[in-house]
Amino acid sequence: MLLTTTRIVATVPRLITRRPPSPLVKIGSSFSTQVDPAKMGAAKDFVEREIKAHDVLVFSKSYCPYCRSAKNILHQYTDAMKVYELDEMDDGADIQAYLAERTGQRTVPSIWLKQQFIGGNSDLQALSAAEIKKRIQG
Ligand SMILES: N[C@@H](CCC(=O)N[C@@H](CS)C(=O)NCC(=O)O)C(=O)O
Repeated sequence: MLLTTTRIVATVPRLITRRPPSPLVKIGSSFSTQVDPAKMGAAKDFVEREIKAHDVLVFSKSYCPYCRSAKNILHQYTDAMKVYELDEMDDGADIQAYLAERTGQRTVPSIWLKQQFIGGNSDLQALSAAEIKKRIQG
């Protein structure tokens, strides 16, 4: 008689070893950015001056469809709109960082009518024509 032996091969689970956290991993936000206080100060001065100087002010990016839409709307109400395309400015990132600190909104467009922060494109879209006129003309 032919005897066959069956081998039972036990699979030994591998020990899962945990790597210690890399010292480079930041605890908290992985998007935290270093802000140069001098650059932030210059951006603040610039933004505050521009807010005072222009009744219709948009911080924009040239390729941004939301910005294009907002600019198109505002063009219907004024010829005196001031636009800064942050992606075309050396200090655009600093300005955007200051705007985020000032308003809590990290995106563009950042729309200002008569020194009042309106918000982004969706906030502008939510306003009626009468409301936009009132906010621009005061
Ligand atoms: N809901 C916002 C959307 C604006 C938005 O997403 N803008 C993009 C550019 S198209 C942005 O600012 N992204 C971050 C960045 O460019 O730093 C609005 O209506 O304004």
